[in-house]
Amino acid sequence: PQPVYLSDYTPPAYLVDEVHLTFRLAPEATRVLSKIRFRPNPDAQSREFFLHGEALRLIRATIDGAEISPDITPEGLRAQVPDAPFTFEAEVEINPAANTALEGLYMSNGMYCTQCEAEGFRKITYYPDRPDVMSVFSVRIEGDAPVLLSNGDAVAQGDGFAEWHDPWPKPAYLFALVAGDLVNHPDRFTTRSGRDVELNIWVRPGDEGKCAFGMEALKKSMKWDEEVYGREYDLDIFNIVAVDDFNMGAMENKGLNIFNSSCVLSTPKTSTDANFERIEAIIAHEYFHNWTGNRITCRDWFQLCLKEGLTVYRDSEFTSDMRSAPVKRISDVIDLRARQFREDNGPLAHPVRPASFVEINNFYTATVYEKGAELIGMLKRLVGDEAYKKALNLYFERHDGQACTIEDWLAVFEEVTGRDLVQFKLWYEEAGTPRLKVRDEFKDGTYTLHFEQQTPATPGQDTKHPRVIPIALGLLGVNGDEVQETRLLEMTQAAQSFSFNGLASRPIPSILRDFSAPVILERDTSNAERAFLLAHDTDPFNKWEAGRALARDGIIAMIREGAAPDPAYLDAVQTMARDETLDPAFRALALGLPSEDDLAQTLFDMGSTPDPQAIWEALEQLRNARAKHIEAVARELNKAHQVTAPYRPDAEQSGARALSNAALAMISRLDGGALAARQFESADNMTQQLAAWSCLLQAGAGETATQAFYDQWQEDRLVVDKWFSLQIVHASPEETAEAASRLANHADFNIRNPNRFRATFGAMVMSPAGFHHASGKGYRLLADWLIRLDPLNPQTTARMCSAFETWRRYDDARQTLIKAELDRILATPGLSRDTTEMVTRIRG
Ligand code: B3K
Ligand code: ZN
Repeated sequence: PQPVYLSDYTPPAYLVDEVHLTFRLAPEATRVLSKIRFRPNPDAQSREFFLHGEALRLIRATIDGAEISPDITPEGLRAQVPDAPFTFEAEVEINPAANTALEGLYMSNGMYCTQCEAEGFRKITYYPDRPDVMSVFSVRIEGDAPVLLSNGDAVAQGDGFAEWHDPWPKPAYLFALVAGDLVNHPDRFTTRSGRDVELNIWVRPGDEGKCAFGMEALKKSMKWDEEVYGREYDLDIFNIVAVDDFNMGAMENKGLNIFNSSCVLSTPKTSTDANFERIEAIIAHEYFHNWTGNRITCRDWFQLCLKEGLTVYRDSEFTSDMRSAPVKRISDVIDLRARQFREDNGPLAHPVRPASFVEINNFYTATVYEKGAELIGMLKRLVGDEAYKKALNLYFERHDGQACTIEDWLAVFEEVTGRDLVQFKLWYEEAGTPRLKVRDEFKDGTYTLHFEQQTPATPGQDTKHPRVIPIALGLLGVNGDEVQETRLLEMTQAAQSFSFNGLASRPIPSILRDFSAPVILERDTSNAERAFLLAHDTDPFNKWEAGRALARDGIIAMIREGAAPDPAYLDAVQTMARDETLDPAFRALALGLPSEDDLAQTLFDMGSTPDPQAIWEALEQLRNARAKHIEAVARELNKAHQVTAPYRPDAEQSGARALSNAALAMISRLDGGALAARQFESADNMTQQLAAWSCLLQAGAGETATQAFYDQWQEDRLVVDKWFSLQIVHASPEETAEAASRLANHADFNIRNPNRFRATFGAMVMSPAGFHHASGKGYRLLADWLIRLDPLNPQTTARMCSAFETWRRYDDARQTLIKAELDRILATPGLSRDTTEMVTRIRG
């Protein structure tokens, strides 16, 4: 397959003024009739008429009413057309029942639904399936399902049909259709200018009781976007549909968002606090796309971060406002490092705006999304809140209804601030995480920080240029007072120094507060200083970071030198944990330890070859030592932070539960799970039940609970996903692959359901010591199942290949084993373009 290049972009030859679609639904033979009004694009460089189309059976096509015999290829259709506006009509047949790829029009539990982003519309009918062709869609659906939905407003409905009209021009990737036996959870929202909007969450009968929280989240999002960004909803109806078989989290189709049921359905009994928070964030994210993505879309798929980075940034601001900003920031950085830094460090590294791709679905990555959001955060820090607001207003005003580029985005900031963003743009164009080295010096009352930045080479990009790095900095005095409040240093050179005068004594620096830039800070510092910052830093992020670094260095010493658990860490963490002035949610996060994957990368960066088993053992040893060391505190915390009020999934209760459950995990290492067993018995919500079961599994006392959990929840598919995952996550490294394999053969396993597939094999790869078992059985099992899944669902297969992306970190024996599996996957006849691209890039 040939790559597509950003530099080859050319404007579309023809534009579309309006589209009329008629769907005659039938599971195996749906007819799609299209009537498309085309006009030559005055800005085009060619007059070639090409429409995308894949796996379509063309029944008939006409131009201005006259039948044509177009030239059909596996990618689409070419025809001779008049040199003036014309109407193209076609009738095609498609087979939704056979569509297991879950892209285009497919069926899930007897319900029809669509997924068109990025290039799925071409599997529905012939069309210029590119985001810079925006048009007004009218849709008629004929079928016997009781509920027939599409984008925009409902204009007519009757027995066996419905008609929808979306007045807002949109690219084809935002088209959606849903038809099935669905019930709704209705509500209303009045926008600030007085538009009365009908809201619905549509679900399978039986799931009505799982919509209330999602609906509240939607209304909060609508209000927040009005208040914070001045963005109002623009149709009379907003529909959300829950679908069980879905490749990702959710999709922002105009006025008809489609959600993976795991990202919208919830009840206290079946969903954890983390599920609730995620649901709230995803509902907000998809809703916010209405402006950042839909009203203003992307010119081409290289600009994906234009909508995704900005929308992730907006949803993180929303969560910070609804919950705790520091807790959200810390969690986001944990996630960024785990997924994006990992990506940047390996063979899949790519710029936030990639310059080429083979399959765009492979670029819905942590780099485009999460690093894309970090770039917006940096931009805002650099220009300030007021200028950010002005720039956003200008962006919405100037580009409404357009398909835009990163250049358009940066231009509004340049105009509003007069700042030159040429150097900032490197963040979009160059891949890799900058390493920021810092040394400090104190002389005659002057404190100086010397910074050096360097970004390692990434695939296809050998040379990197210095970036502009906003470094938020504060200075603390020896007594813990802040002698320099947070201020922003703007680093633009490869090496740069900043001085502070008039200080009585050498300060302790708090660098990169709030994680002001997505870089790796390298600084030789003492454990004493870390413990000091953990105790005194006023910046919650850096306070957490200090504790994290202390823990990490201690574990590294255990692994490399066989050191004992670091007493400095144990004491510091004990003091932190019992500090009642600190938010319980913060303390729960600060009790977390670096992940096995994080430690593997740290060791690799230090020049050691990570041994996944040794990492796992060191972490276990530290957890056991810590449990003993702070047992009394753990018992205190577990008691003191029990929630007695009725369950609410808000920040306060979730924080209390997170802390009491972190304490429970420690206690369970000492009491064999006795306390956890009591919590499992009495739990009246999923957070408490799952936490208890997980402690029991950890203590090796989970058997009864495992059976009880299944008996209780076997009818609830989202809970059964948890049942699959947790057993694998808690299997010992020796048994991880066996656990995954056993569950893949369980009657409830379903290879066609991405949630279940991920619950099984995603859980396996998230257990590094088990996945990287020296025998290679984890690798073999994953490859076997990827080979099986690929012909059914290339997107989910390709995504899961990233489990192998870190392979070059490991020893020769493991590398040989992994390479053999990668080769075996690549040698599979008929391997999809998605998986071929991923495995080829990973192999390097
Ligand atoms: N825009 C969709 C993701 C589409 C993924 C296509 N492979 C969801 C989101 O980012 O909101
Ligand atoms: Zn998005």
